[in-house]
Amino acid sequence: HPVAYDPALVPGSLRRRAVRVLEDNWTGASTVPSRSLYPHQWSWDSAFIAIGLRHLSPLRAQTELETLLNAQWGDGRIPHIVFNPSVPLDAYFPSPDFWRSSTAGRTAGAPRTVQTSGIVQPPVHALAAWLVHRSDPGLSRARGFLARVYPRLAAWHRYLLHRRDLGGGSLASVVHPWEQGMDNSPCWDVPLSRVTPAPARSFRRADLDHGAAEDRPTDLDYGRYVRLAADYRDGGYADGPVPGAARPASDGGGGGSRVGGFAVEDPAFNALLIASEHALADIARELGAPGTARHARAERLTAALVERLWDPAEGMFFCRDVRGGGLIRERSVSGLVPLLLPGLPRDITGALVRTLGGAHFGLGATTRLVPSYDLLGEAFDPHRYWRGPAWFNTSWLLERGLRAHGERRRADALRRAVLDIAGTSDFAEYVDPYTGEACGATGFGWTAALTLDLLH
Ligand code: 9WN
Repeated sequence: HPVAYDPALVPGSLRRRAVRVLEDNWTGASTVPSRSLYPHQWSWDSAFIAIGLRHLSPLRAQTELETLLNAQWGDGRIPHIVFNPSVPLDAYFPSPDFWRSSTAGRTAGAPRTVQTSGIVQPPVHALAAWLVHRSDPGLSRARGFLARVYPRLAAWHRYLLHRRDLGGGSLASVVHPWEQGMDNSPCWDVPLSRVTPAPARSFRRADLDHGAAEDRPTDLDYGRYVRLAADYRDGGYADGPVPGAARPASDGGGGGSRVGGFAVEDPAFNALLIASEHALADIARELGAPGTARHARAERLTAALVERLWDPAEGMFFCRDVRGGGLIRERSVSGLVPLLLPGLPRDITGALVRTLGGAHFGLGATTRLVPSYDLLGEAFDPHRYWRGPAWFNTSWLLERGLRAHGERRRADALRRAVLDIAGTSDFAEYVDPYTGEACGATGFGWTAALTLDLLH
């Protein structure tokens, strides 16, 4: 038999190439997702990047997370972008002059010395901090790494669990599609349809200087992203309950709300919060405090996730439209990510594994990596960003989930596919889920970092 060239079988060279991407994207204190499209620090990117960096330099991995946490706001939120002041304003939109964090975010406690956005991204950070610690516990203890990050991570979770419980059911809501991280997912089409777009002439899309228009969100999407972010900013980045949603008893159930037009409970965002709450429990224990209360809270949140977002008939989780009141029945990879959680009942993990390999996601049958959206959905497009292409972070999360639940054969196959396609696509931002063809940027930070992680 002729032996096909398989980059995953040549770990040395794939590793070297991944390391090279991380070197090129390192700025001295953190790592950019992409030199061209995303020249600043992004929140969930940095968490995934730290998970890979720990194999290369545990010190750099710690620094990556600490740089991000240094930009934390007084109310506990970790901003989704920390701007690099030496990058020209027009290199990325929306730039610091749009967010105006240090003035508009003053009441919410935005830092004075560093410019950030005012929205958040999925809370992968405590999980990343714990994995980084474990890669070199000696260095971590010597630097007091966990002792320094623990209170900040705890404040971050407090922010999400209290200020962002907009639906009154214990889960965190996102108030902007950029917060969930899958910007133009078809899940947002209905809740976004209620938002009046900002006029296209009122902003300039820097992303189109670097990315193909047909691989990116549309101008109409951007108009709505801009409107939501500007309204949130103009309200001082204050969070409040959603009119008409069930209120926590402590809130008195009435009025006084200051909310924008978008509030969604998302399964991946909340599953990552729960996984990170488990990690925070482990961190507390390492620091000499009992982690039991946090583990118990993570279990309660898992129950809330199942109660509010699980659909047994469809075998997956859905988003909940907090303003519209119901589940959004669009099949997104987000609805499979809870497979990551250790405490899920067996019938649910079994159903998730079947859905992953079934006609809607096709893993191991028609697709090579996990598509971001339903192959059979009306909105499916294999190249348009989060409306079909496969992304490496979600495949990494599902690989972990499969392995955690004893699905070793499926996990091994997904791991091999991630390594193969990361190599052949030159560490693409996202790929066609059928062919593995590269889309978006190449030399993408988390693709290289998660490749390194899977090589170890
Ligand atoms: C907006 C940086 C980020 C990722 C997101 C991805 C994309 C930004 C954009 O890039 O979003 O935050 O400008 O499109 O959707 O998941 O964190 O890599």
